Amino acid sequence: MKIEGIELIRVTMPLRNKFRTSFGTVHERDLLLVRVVTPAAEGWGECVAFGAPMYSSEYVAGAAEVLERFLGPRLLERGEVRAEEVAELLAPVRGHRMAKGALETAVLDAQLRARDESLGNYLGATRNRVPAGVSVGILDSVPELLDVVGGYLAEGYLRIKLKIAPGWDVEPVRAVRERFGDDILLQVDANAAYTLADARHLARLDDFGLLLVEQPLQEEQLRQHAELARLIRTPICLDESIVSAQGAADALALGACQIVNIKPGRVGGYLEARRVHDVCRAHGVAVWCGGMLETGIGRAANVALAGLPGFTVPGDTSGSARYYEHDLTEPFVLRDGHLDLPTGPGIGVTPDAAALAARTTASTWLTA
Ligand code: OSB
Ligand code: MG
Repeated sequence: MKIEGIELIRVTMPLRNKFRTSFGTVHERDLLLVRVVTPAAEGWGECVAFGAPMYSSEYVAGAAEVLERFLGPRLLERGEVRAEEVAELLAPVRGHRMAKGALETAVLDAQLRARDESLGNYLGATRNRVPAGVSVGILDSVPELLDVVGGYLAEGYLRIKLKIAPGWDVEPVRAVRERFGDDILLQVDANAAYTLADARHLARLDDFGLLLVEQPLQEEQLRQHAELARLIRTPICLDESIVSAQGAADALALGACQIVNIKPGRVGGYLEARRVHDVCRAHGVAVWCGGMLETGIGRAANVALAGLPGFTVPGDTSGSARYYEHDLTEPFVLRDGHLDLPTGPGIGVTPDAAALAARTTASTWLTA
């Protein structure tokens, strides 16, 4: 495919409710869309980096800069490129997986649209809908938390994830179990807020039958996660630590986790995400699809990925209304606790021009 131009679109999306985690509070989603133009079709990718480098080292202005100065020009200089060649072409630029992933996704979307194939079909999805979970931020009080969780259960969400941090962990989990019973699928996410010295405290979560505890320790602490796994009974799931299929294989070999959250942006795109899925599946390790408060553009592609056979537990793929009053695309709506895989070509959705224009703060056009 000939890449004629690349547009980098900065967008600010107000969140319906602020989202608080152990690393900070997000009030609005500051994000970057990549639009790739080819003679046959155009393609879209959503960069998952946040406005500030708090979840990971990448952040949206940095992603825009590296795309404009290094990644975009490499692709445009090459001229003809297939999506399957993008990662290798960009490999001399170190790191910046979220920026690379958005660009690769836009190229892949254009390529699939040009031949009228859906992303789910291309990736090997074996289902046409996926069960939806929801991630619940840290709130000011337990009664407020119970209201919010009750609301999501009433909407049909099939799994609840509570964000935890020191001072907001055992008590909220206990309260949710007491109110909603032992049958709801419940898990927690620490976003790296603890240390191995907290092992005894984290073991108190073992009483509550949680599906998993996500990323209790820091990103680089694979060995410590393996150590922690010997000290608690709740299965450990890694998020931040898993940045490649090779890294996932290492984590599994070390015993650092028993389950893996796959976020395509974090690992550099959907092709690497599928390789993480394949490595885990070969080891008999379940995976689920994480989220980064995506708009419909990123969500569409995540839902397609979540249709692969190794995604055996509900992910953080929630309906549009969980995040935004007005999404950039047709909203994703829960049906019976599930989201349908898009069936159209490529990622299957495009931004509504008026909605996008209303939320765009800047755009840059790159050509060869
Ligand atoms: O750690 O999974 C995470 C959101 C932003 C950054 C990190 C995380 C999250 C979530 C929400 O938990 C996932 C979503 O609903 O998109
Ligand atoms: Mg997480």
